[in-house]
Amino acid sequence: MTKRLLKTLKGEPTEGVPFWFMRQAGRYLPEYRALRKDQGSFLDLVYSPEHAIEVTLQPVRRYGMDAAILFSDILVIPDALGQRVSFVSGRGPVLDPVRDRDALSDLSLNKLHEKLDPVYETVSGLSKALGDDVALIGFAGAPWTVATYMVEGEGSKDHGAAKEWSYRDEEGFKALIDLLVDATSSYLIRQVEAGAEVLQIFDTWAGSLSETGFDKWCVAPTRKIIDNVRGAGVDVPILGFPKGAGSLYERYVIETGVSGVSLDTGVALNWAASHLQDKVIVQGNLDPRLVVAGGDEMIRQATRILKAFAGGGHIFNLGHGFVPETPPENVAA
Ligand code: 1CP
Repeated sequence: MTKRLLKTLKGEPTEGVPFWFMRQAGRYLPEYRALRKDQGSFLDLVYSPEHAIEVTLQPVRRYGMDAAILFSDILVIPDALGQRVSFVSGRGPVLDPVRDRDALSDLSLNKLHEKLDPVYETVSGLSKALGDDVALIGFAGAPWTVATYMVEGEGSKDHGAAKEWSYRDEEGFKALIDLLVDATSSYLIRQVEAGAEVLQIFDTWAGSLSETGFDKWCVAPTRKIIDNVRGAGVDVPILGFPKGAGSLYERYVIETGVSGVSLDTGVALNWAASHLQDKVIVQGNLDPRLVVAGGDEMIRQATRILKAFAGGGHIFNLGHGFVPETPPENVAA
């Protein structure tokens, strides 16, 4: 096997450290903006296998990453469950909010795979298009993070509506999380059947949970998804990204069963090397804003990360995704 990323995830030595970047496809690339301009809505792009394949390959062609990440979005799950989802330019995602237990009756798993079929077609096309060196990463949002958008109806700073529901009617909120666990598990299994070689579960808003909430809404659902995926005989590596988890990163690694963990920019390198990298592969964690600034400081910090994690399994990445104003030449550097 020649794919460095897969070797690292198996604990095998590689020449050089494998790398890819969160949001490596997207608005900082002129070739993405050009293609995006000619398409209809963002979701039309996601559900067009031909264009989603092209957008996935753009950064890999330009920079030669060790992995391609499927071009899609975490909000295809609420869309496929029957919630109305759109992406409004300049504003981000907008959904008809689901605020209580009664509203759950509008959601259903019945058409999940029918709706997501174009995504599986994209994965399968990519799996044929990628060469011998580049691994294919499939992904989904974690239930808590997807639920914050479903309940708020848009991106929010403190995820207040989702939290309030979870405190006011824990059982009702758990029914939403359980539905997301089921949908996400079978979505990830299908991605692997279509050719995904690694999976990543994005829990971007894990950091807004209390310790108790973290156990209930981040760790437990993630562990259930991983159990379901493993139960279906899927043995590909699974990366988890509980962004903002702080000291709870360690509990996440011990209790969820992830094969690797993606570190946000705030995680202390030496702590992660001694408390996380002794258990799983670590991935991260260059500040995406450093790639906007570029220059010597970017190189110094990237070197510091490489040194800190030189003693074990490491995939070089960012602490969160590239922002649209990132100069493509800084990515090349
Ligand atoms: O008009 C456009 O081009 C829309 C911009 C865009 C892009 C390029 C959105 C809207 N999503 C994406 C692609 C995307 N989203 C990928 C593709 C693969 C890659 O990384 O290259 C992935 C993995 C995601 C996942 C995603 N979407 C997350 C989790 C990871 C993260 O970055 O935190 C989240 C939270 C979303 C929600 C989302 N999608 C888009 C927007 C504007 C938002 C809201 C973000 C927010 O609330 O701040």
